[in-house]
Amino acid sequence: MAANGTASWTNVNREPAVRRGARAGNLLQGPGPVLFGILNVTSDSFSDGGDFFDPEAAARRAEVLLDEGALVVDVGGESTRPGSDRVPEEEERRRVVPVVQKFLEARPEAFVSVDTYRARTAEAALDAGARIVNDVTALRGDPRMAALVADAGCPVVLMHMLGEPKTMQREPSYGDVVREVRDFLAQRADHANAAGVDAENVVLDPGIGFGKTPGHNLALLRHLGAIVDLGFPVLVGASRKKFIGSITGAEEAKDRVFGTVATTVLGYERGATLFRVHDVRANREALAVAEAIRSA
Ligand code: HH2
Repeated sequence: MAANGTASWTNVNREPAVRRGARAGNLLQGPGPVLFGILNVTSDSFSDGGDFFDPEAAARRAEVLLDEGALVVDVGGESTRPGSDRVPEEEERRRVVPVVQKFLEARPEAFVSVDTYRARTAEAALDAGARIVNDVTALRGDPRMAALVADAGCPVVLMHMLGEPKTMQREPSYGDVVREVRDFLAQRADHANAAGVDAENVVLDPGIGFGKTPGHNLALLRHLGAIVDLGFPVLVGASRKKFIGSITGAEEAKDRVFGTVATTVLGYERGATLFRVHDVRANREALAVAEAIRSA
């Protein structure tokens, strides 16, 4: 049930990080489904860039995501859309930390994940009360990240990406995309484990849109079971992405909600339990119906 967002723990922010992290790990282990509401505190994100750049507006948006049924709010301070430029580390922290603080002051029971590949940003966000690290580089972006998440005892999302955001959409190519992404994720889970991250804190993500053609994205969604079979919770981040527009004709990211819902429902059917989305209510309602059908 997690879809209605009713985490019942109070005063979690006064507990040590390790215990907080372990609880978030239990949450992500399921049964789910769990929605991660997307909050980009950026000027250039492909869908909501500039909308929530002001910390007050961002914290209010986080509350809306929660009220619509997100169990986790995923806060990021750097866009990773194709062609995006990196943001200096200090600027990323300056964007993310006040939003995490403000949001958790208003909603201390909420789960925040921080979308960063930088250990210092992750650490500052964890200190401010975040409980999950979402690393699109799967611990390859910063040599200190693995030790940080191991020490914090917090869940970490390990995502597949071919290349880097600046250039990843320039003719990405695979022999067998499903096998290669699955093998990569298995290897990154092993790496995390060897660095001291508990298996129960590992979440895997095929990285929809990160160095993939529309065909690659569709193959990964269709054969998501190959990744689910690795035995870790799987997160799908297809929300409003371009390949959806390439099918439906929706040029504007905000017009890709219905297509996104299809990825969520079919992803859930194939065993994914975590969904990172902009449009929480639409995805929550679709999942509620999918769950009801499943258990009928
Ligand atoms: N996608 C984006 C960012 N972070 N994290 C995970 N785990 N999985 C994803 O698929 C994923 C992610 C890109 O989407 P968005 O945040 O909406 O845009 P931008 O990177 O332009 O801020």
